Amino acid sequence: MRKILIANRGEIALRIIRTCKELGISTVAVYSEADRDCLHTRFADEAVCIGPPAPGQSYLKIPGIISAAEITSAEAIHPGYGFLAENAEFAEICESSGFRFIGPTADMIMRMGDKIYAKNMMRKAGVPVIPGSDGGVADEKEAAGLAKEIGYPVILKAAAGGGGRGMRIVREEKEIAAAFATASAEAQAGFGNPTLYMEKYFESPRHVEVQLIGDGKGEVIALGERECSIQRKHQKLIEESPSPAVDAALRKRMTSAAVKGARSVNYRSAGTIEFLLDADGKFYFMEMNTRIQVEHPVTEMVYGVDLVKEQILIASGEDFKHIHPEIEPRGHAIECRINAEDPFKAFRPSPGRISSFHVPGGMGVRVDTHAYAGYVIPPYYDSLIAKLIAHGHDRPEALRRMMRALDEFIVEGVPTTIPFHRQVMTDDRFNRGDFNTHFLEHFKLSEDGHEKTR
Ligand code: MV4
Repeated sequence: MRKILIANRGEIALRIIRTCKELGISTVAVYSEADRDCLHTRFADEAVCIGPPAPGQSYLKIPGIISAAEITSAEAIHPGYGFLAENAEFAEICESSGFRFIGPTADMIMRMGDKIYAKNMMRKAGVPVIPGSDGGVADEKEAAGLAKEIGYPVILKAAAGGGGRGMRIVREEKEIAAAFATASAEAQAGFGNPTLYMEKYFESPRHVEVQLIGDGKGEVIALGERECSIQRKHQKLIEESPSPAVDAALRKRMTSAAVKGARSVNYRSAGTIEFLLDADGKFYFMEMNTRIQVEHPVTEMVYGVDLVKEQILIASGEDFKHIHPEIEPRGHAIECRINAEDPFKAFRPSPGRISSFHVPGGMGVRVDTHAYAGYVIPPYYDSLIAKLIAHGHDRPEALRRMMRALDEFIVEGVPTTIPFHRQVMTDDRFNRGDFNTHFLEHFKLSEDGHEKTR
């Protein structure tokens, strides 16, 4: 592979450019008019402006990206995460235009994007799936009948959804008709598909996901799991690997199940299988993500594997004989997402100019960021400005190192989530690893924060 176009922006565009440089591959950045001064635009060997700031007119506009690949003679296109990363049509157009899509096949993106189909495939492969409807739920009458069988509470989810959008928890029969109607309407409005499926609702699960890489020739390797339960409104804020809830025996069962599932669909590239993990150690397939994820660095730190490099090698037709199939975790890594959001004002986005910026460093610290002093955070895109990752021999060391790194991190000019992370790092339950997906609903951010925590 000689030249890759990166169809993305921000920290992930830089992340991909870094690996390309290490592999001796030339890079093409695409950028919107709002991103002229972005580092991905500067660090790539070539850069092509693809339109106005609005994502729909630039980073989501397929013809412009394909044209940029054509005029620069790129060989492949890496979509990063978000934007077009899980757009099967984009993957298809890349390939039919003569560019390798760095990711799974368009067909795989389409199949795993149908959450009902994905669950059925996994069930057939022998992976435990969340109990619920076998397929779509046709109407409120069928919903009521099914819910009675499954037992309340149940959850209605959009077949074309994912990541928490278009869901409704239903606690009793009298709510089911209204829940069905609104969820279905939301699914139609949000995804252009009103189809819903139903599951038993688990009250206080953990969200644990297994990192996979497949060569598309039947070989799939798991790189352990990530604990992703610390989220707010379906936005993850802190991720770690290993999960404090997963011991070696459970890891073996989870990764084996995930590998079995991914092998059964002959998965290619990096992917993730999301599990719900309940309090008694039972886990259930929820959905599969067919992209490199924001939180991939915690896995890289613990397993010593460059996941973007693996994606590129696999896209070039290589296999991964260099990774031991029974690879073991080394130590513990945790990631804090530093967003331009004000945690004291309901995490309201805070675009604007960063007046001063100092990143932490030292032993076991990694910072993936596109920000710099003087950078103006545009209001058009997501608010992630840096990922701070700390690695240690064990969880306590990783958490102390994270706290130390948060103390060193200086961002002035815009409020960020740094003070929030500092408070979580000192939380008792968080330190004990005793939490689930509801952690942030109960977490009280202290307002009387002295200068240090602001
Ligand atoms: C669930 C669940 C409980 N039971 N499914 C959220 C993200 C998406 N991937 C699926 N999600 C969930 N699915 C069943 N059967 C709990 C979640 C969930 C969640 C749900 C409501 C509000 C916040 C949540 C945070 C994490 C996970």
